[in-house]
Amino acid sequence: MEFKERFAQRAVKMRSDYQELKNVHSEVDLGNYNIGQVLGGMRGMIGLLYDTSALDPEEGIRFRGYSIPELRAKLPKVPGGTEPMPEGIFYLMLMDELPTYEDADMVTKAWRKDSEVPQHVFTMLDSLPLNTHPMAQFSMAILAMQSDSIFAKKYNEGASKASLWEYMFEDVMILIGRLPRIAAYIYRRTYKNNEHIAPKNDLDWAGNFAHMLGYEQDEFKKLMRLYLTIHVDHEGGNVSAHTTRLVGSALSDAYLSFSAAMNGLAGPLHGLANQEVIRWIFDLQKEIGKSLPTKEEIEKYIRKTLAEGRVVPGYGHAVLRKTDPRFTAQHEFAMKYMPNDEIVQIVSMLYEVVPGILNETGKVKNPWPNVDAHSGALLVHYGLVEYDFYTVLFGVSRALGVLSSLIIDRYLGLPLERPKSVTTKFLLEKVGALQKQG
Ligand code: HAX
Repeated sequence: MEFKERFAQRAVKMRSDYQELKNVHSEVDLGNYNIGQVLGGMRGMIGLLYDTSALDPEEGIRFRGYSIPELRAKLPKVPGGTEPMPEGIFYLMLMDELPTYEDADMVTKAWRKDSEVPQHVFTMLDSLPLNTHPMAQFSMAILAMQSDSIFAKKYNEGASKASLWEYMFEDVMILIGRLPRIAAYIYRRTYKNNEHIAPKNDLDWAGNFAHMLGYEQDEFKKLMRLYLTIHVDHEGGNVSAHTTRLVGSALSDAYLSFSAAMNGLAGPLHGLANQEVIRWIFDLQKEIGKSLPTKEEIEKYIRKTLAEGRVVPGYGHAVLRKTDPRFTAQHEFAMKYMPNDEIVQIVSMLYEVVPGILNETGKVKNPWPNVDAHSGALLVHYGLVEYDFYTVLFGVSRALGVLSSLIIDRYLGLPLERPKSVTTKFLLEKVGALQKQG
């Protein structure tokens, strides 16, 4: 393609300028930050107000001040249950107050109220080829419901800025209530012969989701409650949270904002890493021709992955500098319910081997496992082996974090997001001027 070749020739200079700035001048101060931060994905720049969760590189995640172990102990559980209800963490993020069981149950009922998915969404999904990635189906289904947006309707009718949060609140509750049905529909049309399971209205949100997916074991329902609680969010700068905030700041409604966020979650450096981890482990088993590799075989496989210029999925983080507490929560679940599972054993062996090898590269800032390193092993154990679907589960949970925050954004009337960008020429001139000075 002539045009593409012309671009490739022209772009060589753009890349060499970029690399010079990044490698030689990254420490050049531009005010409160340096060139390295401008070129490096804005790491460490404080630029967002985000109250529902916070991330400390060493200490981990806190939701309104509570760590994950604290939340596992303190959030309400279904009667006789052992894991927190996702309804509870939604309440906490929105209200900045620990809920009682009655509060969580109120959320369950509110989400159930308008949870019937319009028929046109199913018709649209049914028209898609079966090989459409489940995340693409999920994003399209969310967007297809935009016709129901109360926020968009009220805005068109001239609603005041101060009243917009109310319609955002209503849209968010309806959207979250419908997500499990949509996700389960995608799962069953894609992998289970298009045979669907009707919702059960006496179950909690996560329990009903497990039921509609076709997994009735009590343990799987427990797993879903834990899974959908711990994946909700971790501060505002991650791709899916930031996308929701950014798109919403243009006063786009919850459907437009959340669908956009799901397109970001579907990237392999973000949420899609959960499917990549299991695919990578299955490939390892295939390559060595047995289900349980030795540590030496694992080590060789990791080195091969790195030599091929690929990342080790499930390891590393843009902010955290320690083992992800969400990994630890899932590991504790695994040790309680399936300590002898072979994939769980592989995950444990990887935990022993990967960090040392990533440290040897000398460039990976965090060699420890993230949330995605463990989730697939738990799902495979219960028979949910269709790993292309895993990021949809993540997305259903992520809705709770990013959409509770979106309600708050509109309540506060946060402005349109519009960071300043600069050109390479601007940066090179800055460097040149500084060099002249001395
Ligand atoms: N395997 C191999 N190389 C890795 C690595 C890994 N797991 N993690 C980081 N690196 C590399 C980076 O690619 C980068 O290399 P280059 O300089 O050659 O580009 C270098 O180490 C420095 O990266 P970093 O500063 O440590 O990490 P970043 O903030 O740039 O990236 C990522 C963070 C999570 C994207 C990264 O660690 C990664 O790619 N991990 C594997 C994919 C993954 O598990 N993603 C899920 C993250 C959690 C999440 O969002 N879940 O939804």
